[in-house]
Amino acid sequence: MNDHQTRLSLEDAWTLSIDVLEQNGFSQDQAAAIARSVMAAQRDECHSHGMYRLLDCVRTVRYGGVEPRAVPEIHEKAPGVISVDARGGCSLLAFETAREPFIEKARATGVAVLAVKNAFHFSALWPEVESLANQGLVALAMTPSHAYVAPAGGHSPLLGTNPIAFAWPRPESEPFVFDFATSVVARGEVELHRRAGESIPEGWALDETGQPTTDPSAALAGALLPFGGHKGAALSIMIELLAGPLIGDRLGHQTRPADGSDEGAPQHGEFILAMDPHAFLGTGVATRLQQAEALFEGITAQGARLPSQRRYGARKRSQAEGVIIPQKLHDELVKLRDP
Ligand code: NDP
Ligand code: PYC
Repeated sequence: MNDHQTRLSLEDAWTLSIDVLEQNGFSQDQAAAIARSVMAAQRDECHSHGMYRLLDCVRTVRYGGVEPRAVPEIHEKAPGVISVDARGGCSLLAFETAREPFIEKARATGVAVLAVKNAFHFSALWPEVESLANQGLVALAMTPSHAYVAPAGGHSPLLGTNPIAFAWPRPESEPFVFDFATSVVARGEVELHRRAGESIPEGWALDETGQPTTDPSAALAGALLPFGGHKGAALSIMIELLAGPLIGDRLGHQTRPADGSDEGAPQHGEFILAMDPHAFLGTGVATRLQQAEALFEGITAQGARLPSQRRYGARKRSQAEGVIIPQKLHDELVKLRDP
C-alpha cells in the first residue's frame, strides 16, 4: 500500500457503497444488488469493475440513464427460456430476481437460457456464472456493452467491449471461471490508467484518427482493439448477436454508455446459458467432473495458472486484510455519500 491509497475493511467498504447508492436515489434492493457485485470485484481485486464503478452508477442516475428504483419482471418464454425485464434498472437485481427460477429451469430441462433485457449493465460477469457453478451448473454469460471497439481491420468504434464468462463446477474447490472482454482489455482498465496518469501499452487502442495510441484519453475518444485480431472480433460479433437480436434487445452501437455521451438508449441485454451435467451424464457426473480435474491438474503441473486462481487468492487476502482503494477514489465516494 502507498501514500495515495487507503485500506477499508470489507464491512466499511460495503457500508460506503450502499450509502453512496442509496443517497443517490437507488432503492434498497437495487443498491444491495449493485454493492454485492462491486464489492465482490473489489474483494477479488478486479479493479476495473470494483468500487470505482460506483462513480458511473451515480453519474448514470444523475443524467437519467438508469431507473434506480426499478422492480424487475420475470417472463416465462418457453420450457428452457426465461426472460427478465430489468425495466431500465441495473442488470444485477434483474439477474438476482430471476436466478432461482432459472436454476430450477436448467435442472428441469437440462439446458436453459436466461435473457436479461432493458438493463443498465456495467458489471463483471463472473459473479453470476460463479454463483451458478456453485449450484452444480455449467454456465456461460455474455453482454454487448457499448460501441467502444473497432472491428478487426477497421478504425472506428462499432462493437462493444463484449465480455464472455464461463464457469465449471469442481468437486473439491471453487469453480473454474474465466471472464474477459473481447477487446484487448476492458475499457474500465483504460479509464483506470487515465485516472492514474499512466500511459497504456501499445496494441490496446486507436485514436480518433484511427492511428495507434498509448494515450488513455486518446484511446477513450477513439477505439479499443479486439483481442486476437479477427478471432476476438468474431467472438465479439457472436456476443452482439446472441445477447442482442436473439433475445430481442439492442446491439452495442444502438446503446449509450454510462457517461451519457452519444445517441441511443443506455440499456441493453445479457444472455446467460446454464447446463445441468446430470442431464447429460446421469449418475456419471462425478466420474466426468474428475476427468475434468485431470485437465486442470495438467495445466498447473506445467507452472501455468488457471483463470480465477489469482482471483481466489485475492479473495482470501481481502477477507483477512480488507481492500485497498486509491485515496482519490475514496474521497470522491465520500463526497457522493455526503453531498
Ligand atoms: P483480463 O484481460 O484481465 O482477463 C481476465 C480473465 O483472464 C480472468 O478470468 C483472469 O483470471 C484470466 N487471466 C488473466 N491472466 C491470466 C493468466 N496469466 N493465466 C490464466 N488466466 C488469466 O480482463 P478484461 O480486462 O478483459 O475484463 C475484466 C472484466 O471486465 C471482466 O470481469 C468483464 O466481465 C468486465 N467487463 C464488463 C463489461 C460489461 O459490459 N459489463 C464490458 C467489458 C468487460 P483472474 O481473475 O484469476 O486473474
Ligand atoms: O469496462 O469495457 C468495460 C465496460 C463497458 C461496460 C461496462 N464495463
